[in-house]
Amino acid sequence: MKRPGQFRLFPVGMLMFLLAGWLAGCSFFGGTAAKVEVSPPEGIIPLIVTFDGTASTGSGGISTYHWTFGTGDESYQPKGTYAYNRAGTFTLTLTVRSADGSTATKSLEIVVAPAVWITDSNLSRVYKLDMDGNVLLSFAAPGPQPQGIAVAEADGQTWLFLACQGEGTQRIYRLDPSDGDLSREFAAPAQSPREPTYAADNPKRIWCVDGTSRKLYALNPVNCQILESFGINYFTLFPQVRNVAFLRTPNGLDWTAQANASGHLWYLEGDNHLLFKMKIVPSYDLMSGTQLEIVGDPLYVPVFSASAIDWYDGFLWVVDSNEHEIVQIDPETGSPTGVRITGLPGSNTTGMEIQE
Ligand SMILES: [Ca+2]
Repeated sequence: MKRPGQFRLFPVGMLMFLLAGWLAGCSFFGGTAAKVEVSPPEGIIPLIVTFDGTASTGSGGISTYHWTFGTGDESYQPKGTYAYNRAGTFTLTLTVRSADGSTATKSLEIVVAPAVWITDSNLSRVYKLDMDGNVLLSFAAPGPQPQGIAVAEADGQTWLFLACQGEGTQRIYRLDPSDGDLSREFAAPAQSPREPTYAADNPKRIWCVDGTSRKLYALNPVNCQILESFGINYFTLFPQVRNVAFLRTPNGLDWTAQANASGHLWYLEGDNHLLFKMKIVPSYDLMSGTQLEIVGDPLYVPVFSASAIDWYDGFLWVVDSNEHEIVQIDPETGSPTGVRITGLPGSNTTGMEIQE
């Protein structure tokens, strides 16, 4: 049963409480409040967010807006848009200053998920997927039979580089990742270019492998000219490849960063399913070239119809083209972890890159 006395008392108490809070806020802390509106706060790379701080309040109005995006970038606009071009969790912070000099800060998290790019050589198509395998974007490749894809920086922008061979032409295409529009095209370094991958530290390179010439090529990302090449004879001094197939059936190439060094190339040989790790040793002077050193024993990768690899999140991800899936491999054991991206679109996945 309702008790009217108590019913009436509650709102009065509440009002007093709110009044006290308002007085404390206004009189003693200036009443400045940062209000952040961000849309969307999460999504797939590249995530374009609109940010708006104009609902912020302060005595005499807001005189300064200062945004930091958790990436090193900042803005002094009341509102605008910002593009997150890396996957990860970022703290977006707005600090406002009122005309009376008081400040207030508000932060929130932005979550940018990676994207998976794959190429299909039968349909000559490119697909962008989320990590669950859902198709986000798809477009026709500008040339026949794409054999690999890389996300790379050139001329201050992010591009897709697509290696294509077929109908007597071998090309490398540079595409706009937002719509697949052709930006530039280049002659491929050899007859069967495969598995381009981007080495993002200096000197920046696009590496690719060619099973016909049996060479690894280092290309200039700006014009795809060959800077260096490493043929099968170059590697004969390494015992790891003395008695096994190498640069014969390229089924994967990837690059990983290394602190204070030039990183590593990873090559998956299709004949024996062995993954080789190569240390990149840059030239010390004009007289010497880059060196590649095969380090450690190769890792057996138990994916029978592997057609592309990528390192992401500390794991090796391998396309199993027969099963239309991407398998996560534990690099310590070489075994599948059980995590996989299934139901790949298309009919013959030949290239894969996880954009992060
Ligand atoms: Ca990669």
